[in-house]
Amino acid sequence: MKPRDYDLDALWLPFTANRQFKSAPRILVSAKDMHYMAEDGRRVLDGTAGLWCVNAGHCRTPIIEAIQRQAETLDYSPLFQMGHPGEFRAAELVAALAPAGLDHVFFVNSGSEAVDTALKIALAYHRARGEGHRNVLIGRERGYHGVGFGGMSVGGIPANRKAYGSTLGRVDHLPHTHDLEHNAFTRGQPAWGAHLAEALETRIIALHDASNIAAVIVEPVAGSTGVLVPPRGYLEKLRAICDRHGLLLIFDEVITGFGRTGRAFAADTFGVVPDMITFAKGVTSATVPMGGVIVRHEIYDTVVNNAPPGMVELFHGYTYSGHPLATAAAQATLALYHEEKLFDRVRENAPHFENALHALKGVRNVVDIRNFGLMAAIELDPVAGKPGARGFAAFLKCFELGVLTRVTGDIIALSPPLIINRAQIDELVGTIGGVLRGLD
Ligand code: PXG
Repeated sequence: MKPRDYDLDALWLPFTANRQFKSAPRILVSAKDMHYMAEDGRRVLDGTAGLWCVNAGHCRTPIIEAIQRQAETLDYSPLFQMGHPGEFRAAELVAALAPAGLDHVFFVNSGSEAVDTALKIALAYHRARGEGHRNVLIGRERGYHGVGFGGMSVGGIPANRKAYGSTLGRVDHLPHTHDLEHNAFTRGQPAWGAHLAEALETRIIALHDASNIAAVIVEPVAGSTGVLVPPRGYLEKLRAICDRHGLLLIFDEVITGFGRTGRAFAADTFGVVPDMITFAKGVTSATVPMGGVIVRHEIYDTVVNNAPPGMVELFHGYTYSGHPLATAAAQATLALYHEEKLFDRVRENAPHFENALHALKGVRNVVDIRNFGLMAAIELDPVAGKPGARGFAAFLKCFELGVLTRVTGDIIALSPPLIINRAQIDELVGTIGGVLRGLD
């Protein structure tokens, strides 16, 4: 290995144990298709599509070329009161993939911004309808909606909230749906748990009154907290309760969007259409940061048509909303998904992925395996008194053996690029199995 020509000290790494990392850094220097190259020259199979985002695989030529062409043609244009062709084209392509009725797209630069934008649109929508008192936002325990103040507040991860006392006040949370006693080792959607959606009506609406609630936001499949697949009928119940009480339903599809569940959006896969979809990650296969919100036309019309003519209707946006490099990357990425039929490929490979994973049932310390589309989790029994230690040991060992996984506590999460083939699925799962068999 060549000596490093940079120092590790100046950087504060995100969501990382900085001192531990800097004492034994894991550095990736290049990537192609399904693999990373580590600085010591090892090829590493990407079992997580980076951070659930490199859906088309790494360094794909058509995306690279589109970004290069765009950088040479129009590097940046002001995006407020101005436009460039790429942002309209990209919006049209994203809207065409969305469920019918969701047809307007607001661009941002990340999932966190997408979530905060959707929550603000929900508030602006109710205000434009003359119901500005609807300003309570409902999330779910174990939900992850990024790290902005809005997303953190509706999110349900204690560690992400506890240091920041000033989370939004007017929020509440549904119970999560994870239950090993009823649902361990379920393939696909669990049969048990739809009734947990009823808490929206019997507890949350009963407490706050529907007239004060703006919106409910959930991940159709919770990703970050370990692939929590919605019980059969759960999302349908949420939809029905929101309809009965005039609440907007937001699906946070930052992870599930762009093929992860076998269709463009999980809304299609589960047949439940929300009022807004937040997306990021896969829209550009993570080549250029980008996110956005897709909204129903009634929401766009209400906010836009209720403002005085000539006035800005939504006082919101980012310097880089619809950045030319991002919209070029999005167009090329969406074209690649289409040409290579990558969403169909997920449905074709999901049964093989499922069978390979569930063959690990019975391996020591494995207390659950769950999966949907090309997302899966293997939950381990924690070492007594050391939560997360076994999961992290598994992650390190897998990396050493040339397989990248992601751990959250003692849960190993998998979300490979959609281009993965069956031999690579076997290698991914086989390596994890071997590591788990060898771990204390
Ligand atoms: N919503 C959801 C559902 C997400 O998964 C965000 C919002 C925020 O996106 P940004 O682009 O602001 O990070 C996310 C992000 C992990 C992991 O390993 C998950 C995410 C990000 C980093 C790591 O679980 N999800």
